[in-house]
Amino acid sequence: MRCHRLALGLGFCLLVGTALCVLCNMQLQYRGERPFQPVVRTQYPQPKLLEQRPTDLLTLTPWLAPIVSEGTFDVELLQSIYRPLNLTIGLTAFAAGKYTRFVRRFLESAEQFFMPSYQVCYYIFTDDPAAVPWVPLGPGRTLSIIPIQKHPRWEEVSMRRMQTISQHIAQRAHREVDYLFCVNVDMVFRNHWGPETLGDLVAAIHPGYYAMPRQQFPYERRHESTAFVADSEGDFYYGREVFGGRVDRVYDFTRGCHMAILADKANGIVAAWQEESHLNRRFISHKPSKVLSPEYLWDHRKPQPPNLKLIRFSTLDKDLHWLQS
Ligand code: 5GW
Ligand code: MN
Repeated sequence: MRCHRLALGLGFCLLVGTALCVLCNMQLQYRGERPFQPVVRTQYPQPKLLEQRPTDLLTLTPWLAPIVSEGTFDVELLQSIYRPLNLTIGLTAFAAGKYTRFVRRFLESAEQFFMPSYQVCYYIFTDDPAAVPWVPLGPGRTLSIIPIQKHPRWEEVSMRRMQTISQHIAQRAHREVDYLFCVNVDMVFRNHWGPETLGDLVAAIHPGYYAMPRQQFPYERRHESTAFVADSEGDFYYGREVFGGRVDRVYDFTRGCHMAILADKANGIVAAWQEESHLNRRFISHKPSKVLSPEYLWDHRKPQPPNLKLIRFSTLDKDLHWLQS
């Protein structure tokens, strides 16, 4: 009898346990965060605790976020972990006025290198939808052209980019994508950009300042701005050209930046490097969970330094491009 009751109790516990697990999983799935599935790939080099990693760059921030660069990850292994999750990745870019002429190169290079074999939604914000070219896309990849208001002054549009992205997430993208990257359009993908870049909140180190002391970062230094950063603050100087993460986190991030920009506007102040100043201010108090090395945000005019093994995404020679088109 005692035994029987014990068995019944155990059974009940198991049942409740299973139900809880199922609920947890449902909750995870509901939030867009799919539970990890077993790793299918078993053949890859053993991680060696006692040996230096094959990279010259720092691999971990002081808050334990990985800094992604060539040599820190196994492409095939990550592929086998992330492919079964069936994720959809969004990519936003603004192409207003003359910048529509960058769209073709941008999309063609993304088709070649950006999250190949994943479902990808491109969102191109433009004030001239007719000027956005049709580019053939691979299976599972879609392009949406999202009209924005025409403005004689780009600065007006530019300062609204954070707002535009956050509104787009709230209205639409939150239903369509798991992760979202927001990038500049006058750039091209030149090498693989894969699931190693996925994280809750992702920032990219600016190619112009990665070797500088923080006091020399071009942060907003005036106390009157909400983007103010003291000399003693700051981790890396991040570029506005690339940021991203889980779509709900990108929503919080862009909304936070937009609110700070509005507060400045109400006080008649524009931060030193506009949204970039606000982005950098916010990343100090809301640390990115993953940091991309300058491989993921490079300036083509700079020679490739020996400690960068490859360039994955970099600016286009604008003048050359103007001439050609
Ligand atoms: C940018 C500067 C001066 C005048 C116009 C623009 C502009 C930028 C524009 O007319 N249309 C446009 O779509 N943009 C978007 O803003 C592009 O996505 C571009 O990649 C991004 C940033 O502008 P950039 O590339 O001139 O500035 P950086 O310093 O961020 O590279
Ligand atoms: Mn640019």
